[in-house]
Amino acid sequence: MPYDRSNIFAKILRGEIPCVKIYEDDKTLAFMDVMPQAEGHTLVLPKEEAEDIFSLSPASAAAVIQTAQKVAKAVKAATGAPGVMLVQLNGKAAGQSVFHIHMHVIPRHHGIDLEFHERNMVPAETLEPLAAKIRAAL
Ligand code: DGP
Repeated sequence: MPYDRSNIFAKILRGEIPCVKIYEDDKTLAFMDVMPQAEGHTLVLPKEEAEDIFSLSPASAAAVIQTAQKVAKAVKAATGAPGVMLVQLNGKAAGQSVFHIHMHVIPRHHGIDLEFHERNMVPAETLEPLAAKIRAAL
C-alpha cells in the first residue's frame, strides 16, 4: 500500500496538528499517546514517510530504536515503573490503526494488566505534567 500523507501522525510531523512533544532530532519525533494504555505511554516515530517496518529504511529503523531506548530510560525514570514495554504493530491484522510506523513505549507495573487499544482520549493538559518529567529525565 502506498504511504498515505493524510494519516494523523503525518499531520503531527508536518506541524498541522499539535502533540505533547517529548523529544525530537533530525530523524525522529517522540510524543505522548493521547489514548494511553498506561500513564507515560509515549510514541516514537521516524520522520521518514513509511507505513510499517517493511517499508522503513535501515537508517530510520536504527534511528527509531536509538530514540526509543533514550525515551524508554526517561519514561522509566519519570514514572518509576519497574518495567517498560516496547511494541510496534504492522498491518491491520496486527492491530495497527495509524499507518505511519511508530514504536509504543509503555510503562508496566506488577499486577496491572494492559488493555490493548485504549480509546479514551486524554487532554494535553492532563498529559503535560508527566511529559515535563519525562523530558527532564532525557
Ligand atoms: P497503533 O494501534 O499501533 O497504530 O497505535 C496508534 C496509537 O496512536 C494509539 O495508541 C492511539 C494513538 N493516537 C491516535 N491518534 C492520535 C493523535 O492524534 N495524537 C496522539 N498523540 N496519539 C494518537
